[in-house]
Amino acid sequence: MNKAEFIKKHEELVTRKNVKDESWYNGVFDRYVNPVLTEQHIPLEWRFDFDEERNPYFMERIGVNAVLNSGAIYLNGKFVLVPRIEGVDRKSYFAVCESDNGIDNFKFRNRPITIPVYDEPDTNIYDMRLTQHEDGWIYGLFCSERKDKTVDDTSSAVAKCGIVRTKDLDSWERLPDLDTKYQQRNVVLHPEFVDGKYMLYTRPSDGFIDVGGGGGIGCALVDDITKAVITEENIIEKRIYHTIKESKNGAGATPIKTKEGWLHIAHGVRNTAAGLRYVLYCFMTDLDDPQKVIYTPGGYFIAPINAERVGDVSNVVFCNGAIEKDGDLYIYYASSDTRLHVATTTIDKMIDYCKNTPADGYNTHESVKKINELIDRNSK
Ligand code: M1P
Repeated sequence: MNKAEFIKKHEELVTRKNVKDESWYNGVFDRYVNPVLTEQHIPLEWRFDFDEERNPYFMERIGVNAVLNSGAIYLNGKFVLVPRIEGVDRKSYFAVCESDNGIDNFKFRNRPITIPVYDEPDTNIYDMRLTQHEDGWIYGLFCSERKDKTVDDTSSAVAKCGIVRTKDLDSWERLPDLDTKYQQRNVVLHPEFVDGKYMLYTRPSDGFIDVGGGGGIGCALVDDITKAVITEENIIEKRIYHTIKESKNGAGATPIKTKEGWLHIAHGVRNTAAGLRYVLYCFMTDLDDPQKVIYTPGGYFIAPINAERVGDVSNVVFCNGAIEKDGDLYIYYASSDTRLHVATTTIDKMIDYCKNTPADGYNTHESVKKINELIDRNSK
């Protein structure tokens, strides 16, 4: 392939139409044939030097390894994503891309986002959750990773929650990192005030990978988001033995307000002989008391299938952004820490799914009992 052919191929890729995957059916959500973003979608100007003297071989100068876990909002008539873009140097960064229909033709803005430094420079940043808060700002909460200098180990890290805010997704103001005694990943800002305060979904962890004795999805109220301090966390979604969230779990997309409660799309992790397996699951919380869990459909909602199962971190699906538009729901999930997909459904279907999927009975006898009850109802 020559330069001209490569440029043409890139244009075809980024403008390719996406269609539902007709080989998939479960009545709950639709899958799509193509990922919405891959490392090949990143603009060529970010990767190649187009000057023939400086780059006579038209080599890729700055490679991209993966495009994954994305924040998502609907803004100014566009479906807007802020994915995690991981370079070949293992450093992740964020960029804004927009689409008219939410399923294909995502177009990146001219440059990646420049996140201001707070305190000590972050070694890595990733997994931004976007929240359009009722205070008028758009917030981005993300994981800020720095080396753990308390131990002599090159792979020890400390995860904190970084906070930025913007009005236009072009200029971003960095606020102080979340002040909390635990390591924190998967922190999400609730879109409304609760008792006049900002509410965060948290995941208090003792370690960087292992949540230790902690974990679970917590809720914390914060007086001032410009100096966010957590003094108390209330765990609303615990880890449970022999479930899809036995090893760890974490809040995912910013919760979606529905007429029957707040819809949450979270991730659950179990350990296996082949390593950690990440799946997505749902729960709903009370509209008036968002810390009260009201529906807990059992098992996973989305698990990796087919090609989704393989990638840099295989057997993983992860979601940190979803968009509701006119009753339709667009769920952006990454597979195996490598590429980003969309799944679509409706809010009405999700409410039905959350209310009518049997909750986990926590043992095999309860599972069989529920199957027999279903067969009995179908036999009448
Ligand atoms: O590799 C799977 C995921 O691992 C982390 O999620 P968690 O904090 O729940 O373990 C994150 O690093 C995430 O980016 C990644 O997709």
